[in-house]
Amino acid sequence: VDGDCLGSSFALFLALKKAGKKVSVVLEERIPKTFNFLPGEYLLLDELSQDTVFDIVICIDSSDEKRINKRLFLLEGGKSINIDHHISNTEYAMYNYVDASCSATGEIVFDIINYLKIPINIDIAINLYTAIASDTGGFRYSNTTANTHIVAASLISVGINIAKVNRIIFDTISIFKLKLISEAIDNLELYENGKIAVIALGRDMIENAGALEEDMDGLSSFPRSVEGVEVGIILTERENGKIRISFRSNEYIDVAKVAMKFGGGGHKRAGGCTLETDMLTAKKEVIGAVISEIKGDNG
Ligand SMILES: [Mn+2]
Repeated sequence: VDGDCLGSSFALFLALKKAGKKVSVVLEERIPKTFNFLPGEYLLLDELSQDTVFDIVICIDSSDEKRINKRLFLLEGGKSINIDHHISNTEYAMYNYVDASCSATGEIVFDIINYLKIPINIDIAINLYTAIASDTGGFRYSNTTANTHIVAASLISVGINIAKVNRIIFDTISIFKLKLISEAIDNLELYENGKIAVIALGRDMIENAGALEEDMDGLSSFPRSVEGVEVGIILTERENGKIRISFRSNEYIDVAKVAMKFGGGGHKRAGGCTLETDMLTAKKEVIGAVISEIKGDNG
């Protein structure tokens, strides 16, 4: 769960509730502390009674069925709708609204709420702004378009405190995450004449820092910010023993393509996958894949 999937889900939840619908946001895990400020409510899948049947199930910001994970059975009960902006979306629902030209699913949800003529109040605006600011890295990534700014302007005009929202999303970290960043910097390695930067964080390092799973989000942009680096890779060993890998690129490597080789997905400049192997093997395999992608692109 990230700012876009939560902000977009809560925005649509609040809008549909205003329109008189009975709506629930169903998540599999508690939301990261960072996003506790978002106006909205959710249920955990475990809290939902087994025989719950929804008339309509809307999947937000989920590129494929793996992301919906244990909630997949909910799609069988009624009509299913998939609203997303990932280029790798597999169009798994009955109705699929996928627009990869949008920076965030929040941009699509903004259009839908306007189409439904539901007024955007402060609470909805905070959620949509968070969705878009999160996925664009504060309107800095290449997915940011003129329309992204037009949507943001419209949300700001509702009266949200953008300095506060941005401080919470981008400029507030736990001391445990800061310690993890220090570990990450100590472990940074460069490959291919400095075009690839890799950070591998094993369980021991993560536990030494006292970091939570959620503290690993947002580390991904570190390696690619090193001068001369095209692709940044972070590998983190999760509590379940699986290796989560996130890729970020700067200018020319399509990391969604690389991630898809390992059963993952994403966008051209940000992708990810999960491998069920040990850290060393995972590291070797993903670096190899990125190297061949770099060689392929440069002849
Ligand atoms: Mn997104």
